[in-house]
Amino acid sequence: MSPTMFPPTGSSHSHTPRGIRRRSLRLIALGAISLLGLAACSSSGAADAGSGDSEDAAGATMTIRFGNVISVGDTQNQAYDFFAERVGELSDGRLTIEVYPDSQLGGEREMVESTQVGDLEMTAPSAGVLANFDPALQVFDFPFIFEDAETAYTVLDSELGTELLRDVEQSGLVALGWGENGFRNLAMTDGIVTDPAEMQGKKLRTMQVPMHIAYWQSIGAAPTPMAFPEVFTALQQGVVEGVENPFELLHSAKFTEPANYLTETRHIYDPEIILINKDLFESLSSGDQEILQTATDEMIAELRTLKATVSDEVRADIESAGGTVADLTTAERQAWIDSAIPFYKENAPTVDIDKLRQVLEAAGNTTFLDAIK
Ligand code: EAX
Repeated sequence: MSPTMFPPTGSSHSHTPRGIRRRSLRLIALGAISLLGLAACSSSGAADAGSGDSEDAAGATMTIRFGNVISVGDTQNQAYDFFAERVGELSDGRLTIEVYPDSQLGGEREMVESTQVGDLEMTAPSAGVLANFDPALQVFDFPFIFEDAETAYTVLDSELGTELLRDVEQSGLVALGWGENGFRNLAMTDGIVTDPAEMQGKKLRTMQVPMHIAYWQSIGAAPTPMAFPEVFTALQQGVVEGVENPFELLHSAKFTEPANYLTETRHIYDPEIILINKDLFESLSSGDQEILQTATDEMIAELRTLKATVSDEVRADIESAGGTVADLTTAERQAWIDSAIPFYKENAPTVDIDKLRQVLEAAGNTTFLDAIK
């Protein structure tokens, strides 16, 4: 059974208007989720596969819905479509991945909860959002850890990164791999910010991520946590004066219309985690588990290739649409890095400080290692 109300990626679903239409879509979507949840169970062979009967030889036939908040056409959704295609090929069409982008099935926290209880099969939140469920992941919520994506990949792909993924299982979810949102940058409505001191009193939308909130507070800003689907309206109505995300998502989500003064701060490298409901995953034959894992690994390689150039391309698009994008000089960026030192000293002891040290060591980040000695 496949849902017809919400066409998956590639549909003509428009990014606007947000507001009322979005809200009613989400309500209907939630209804659809619970109906489909039942349908997925009965058609998935979750029980059959688990009982190890003859169904295993051919494998189960099922539809797996994969919800995310990222805009249609962004690199993540290009990669997730590729994932869907590969799963279809590798399973000879038995396993169907349906990708629901653009917050069609809700905000990130909401979708993590749905995936935990099995009302949704897959999702891919920012690591920070998942850290609310698995606190060890808070180590990635500290700013200015990574200088470049290559360094981040080395750490994520190491034993340390693998261990962090494995530990996600304790929250009723299986983590299939590290996806990527990318380096987060600043976008403001009222003018360019280059110095952290200029954030004083500024209402900045953040994710619902305690360490992000604490950092912005520590430099005197007024962080306002909210779910991604609410952000566009909040910017438009002046509820917040800024937002931070990678250029690609800032642009595709149209945040750069109200917030068109951008700074390439690269303050957080934001991994996303590819999640699947644990009971569902464990109900699959080992062959089918392997298919999902292989397709995820291939998808991540694809995503990293796509990410390599997208930020600069999008930056040019933002500028040609009338946005202003500032770079930080080395000295200006150093002022941002230094601005995080008091935050590290205060907050490192509140998280798994040994893991944080390991991440900083693996990233070669001596500034913050010294700060939290
Ligand atoms: O994971 O909420 C956010 O700002 C995130 O960057 C977004 O949901 C992608």
